[in-house]
Amino acid sequence: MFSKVLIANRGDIALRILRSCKELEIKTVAIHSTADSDAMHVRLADESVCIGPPHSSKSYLNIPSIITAAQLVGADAIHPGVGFLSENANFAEIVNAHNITFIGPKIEHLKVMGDKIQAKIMANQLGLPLVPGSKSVILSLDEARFEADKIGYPILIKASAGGGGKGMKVVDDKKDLENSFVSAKNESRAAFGNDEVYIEKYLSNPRHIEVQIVGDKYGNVVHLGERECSIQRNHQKIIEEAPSPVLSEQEKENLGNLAVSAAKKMKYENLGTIEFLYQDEKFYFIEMNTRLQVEHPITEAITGLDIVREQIMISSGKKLSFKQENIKFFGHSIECRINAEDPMTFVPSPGIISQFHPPGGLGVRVDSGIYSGYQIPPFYDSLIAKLIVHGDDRQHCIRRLKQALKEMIIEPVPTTLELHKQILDNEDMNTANYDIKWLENNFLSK
Ligand code: MV4
Repeated sequence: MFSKVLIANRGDIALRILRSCKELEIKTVAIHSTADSDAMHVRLADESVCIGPPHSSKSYLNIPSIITAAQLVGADAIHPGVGFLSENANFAEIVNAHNITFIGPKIEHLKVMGDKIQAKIMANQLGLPLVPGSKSVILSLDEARFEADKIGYPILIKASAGGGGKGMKVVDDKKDLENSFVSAKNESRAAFGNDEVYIEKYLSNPRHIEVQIVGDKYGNVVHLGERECSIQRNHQKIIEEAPSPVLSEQEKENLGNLAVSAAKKMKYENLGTIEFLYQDEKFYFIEMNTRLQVEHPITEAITGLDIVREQIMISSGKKLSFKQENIKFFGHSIECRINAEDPMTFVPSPGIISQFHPPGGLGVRVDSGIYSGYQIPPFYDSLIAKLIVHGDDRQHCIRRLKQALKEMIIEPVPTTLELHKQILDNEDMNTANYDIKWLENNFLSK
């Protein structure tokens, strides 16, 4: 087992990783920017290293500084957390080249899944169902016309280097194809330095359902059930729940087995999430995430597993200690992401938190790095707390979550707390009658 892990992240997720390390009696090292000197992850870690000025490019994304910090303190592994460098194959390669373990999947899988066309080609070989679309990159407008006619409008142009929705263009009609093709390429060149695009049939009202998988270095893979993440805005998830409230037991089992089969065939190792769109009772693979995810606590709630602990054990070479038949699912869990943002415009609202009161009680978990007196720096993601509630069933979970939201105080900065209360009081939420467009169509001024 590792003796010292450097946590290359900040905020609630840095704390989350630190906790699992402590339980495994692993020493922890926090890194931080000059804006985060007073952050909770810095206070709670055994050691900390300041790695640069506030801007992420100079601190949490600064590979030379992070490697130097790891060498300085003698860390034998680096956990990248979520976001930042967590899916950066170049970073993982550099970490390994310094004889430090990157806690995450193999480099080849970071690379393949980072390229959405490669990911689709691989998913197809692994037997995952795809959205009908082009088999590879679309090189010319003529080719785009040909493919679009074959697929049938509406179509969606996607950036191969994308994910998270950047560079995507819906095209309803043939006459708009040229403009959209050119602007999709321009946008993705500007955002990613890569203008490769591909085309898919546009699904108009899907749900977003993803499967958590975990695999060790010896070919053992299990799934930990699915998560429903359709309640989102601008590709930012707002609420996630597990299990999916709409799938039958048979559909859940089939989906889990499909994900495990694919992961086994590719000899996937560590944590992964296979994302699907679900529409008209059919699943379509869209992407695979090769990291721990923000919404992992709802999976922990329904399985009773510490998946960060599993991740660390796997990276240190341990075999998975459970088989698929040992995984049991209990009750229902919902996560609310609390962002320091204007609840209607979602414009970030950094500032000083004068009062913070987390809710409590059985089945209530708050993952957060904030405290009364904490100043939210303006440089990073606006996620400041995750409220995760577990109940015997979905209705129980919703009642418990409503009470927890009432108890939670974060003042005076504007947050999404009020939006969560409204969503939980909505009849469509009560009946799980939502898709990926529901929040924008029902709650938000556009
Ligand atoms: C789609 C789609 C509809 N049809 N693909 C958004 C980012 C990337 N993860 C894939 N995305 C989508 N792909 C087809 N063929 C709609 C989306 C999409 C979406 C997907 C999941 C969660 C939220 C979303 C919000 C808007 C669009």
